[in-house]
Amino acid sequence: MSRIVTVGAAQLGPIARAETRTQVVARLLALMRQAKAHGCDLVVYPELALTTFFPRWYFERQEEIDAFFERALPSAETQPLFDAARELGIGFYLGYAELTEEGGRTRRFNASILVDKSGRIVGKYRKVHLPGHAEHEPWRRFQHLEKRYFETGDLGFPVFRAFGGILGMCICNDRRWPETYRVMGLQGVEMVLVGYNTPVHNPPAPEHDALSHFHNELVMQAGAYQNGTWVVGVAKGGCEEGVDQIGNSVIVAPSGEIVAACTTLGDELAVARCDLDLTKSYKRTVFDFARHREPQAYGLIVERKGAVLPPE
Ligand code: ING
Repeated sequence: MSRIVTVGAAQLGPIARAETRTQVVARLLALMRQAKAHGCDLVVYPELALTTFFPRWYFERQEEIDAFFERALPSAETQPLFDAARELGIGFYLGYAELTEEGGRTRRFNASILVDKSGRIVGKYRKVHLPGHAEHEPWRRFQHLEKRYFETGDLGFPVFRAFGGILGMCICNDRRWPETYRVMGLQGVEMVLVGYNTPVHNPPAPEHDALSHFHNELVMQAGAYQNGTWVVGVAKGGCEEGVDQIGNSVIVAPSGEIVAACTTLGDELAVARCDLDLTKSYKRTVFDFARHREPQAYGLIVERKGAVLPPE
């Protein structure tokens, strides 16, 4: 038996700061229609897909920052996306900046939603691993202030029954951490969706720049194989407001093989027919967690912030 989900990795090229949400939604709709024409059940957009990647700048005024956030989804500007999903019968993953009033205070998260073919939101995720720094660091060619503008996600790594299988979400830097995939793997995830904005240059470690594509593929291929899951990684690529970001969107099979990839730095769709039953070949053999994992033997995992670092 096979449970095929045809997936479109809908990579975006740069989004200029001046670009309106309506203009961006038009680009998202074009990719959604293209995905439908290719028989897709699901289209996956990048992280923070409605605006430029604003954590690259240091802002002092909260109202300037909040202009990049969504107070509601759907909103007037994004409603056409939900309407098209319902009309075309296609679901989507969308990364966005969430601003919400919860527990009597304003909360801000780097978030994503999963929307099914009826246009209904069936899942939400809030980014856990926020890279970069919290204070203005003028020495950097550009900032990476996610720790300043967002709270750490408080929803864990949930999985959702949708599209005939078990799907999970994460966002950008999350894909570099094995815990991300394993926490979902332990819940039986069969497809992990992840959008990202990844600059080629990482100011604290320029020696990694030449390996940005290798590391991007490495982490998603490893996560897929070690948890017997599909992984769909989708970039916002190209030179966005002066910062070169990788494209390299890929669809990775549970074997760890890349089965589809974007080859440009612009708006581009890569499509793959993903058989969720391929996950069984790994979940029921080499990564049968019930038979082979030995958590009791892993010793005391001291859950503390940080770890032992090499001497300076
Ligand atoms: N971006 C980057 C990412 O994890 C980064 C941050 C860049 C980490 C380069 C390491 C190297 O892909 C986001 N938004 O998390």
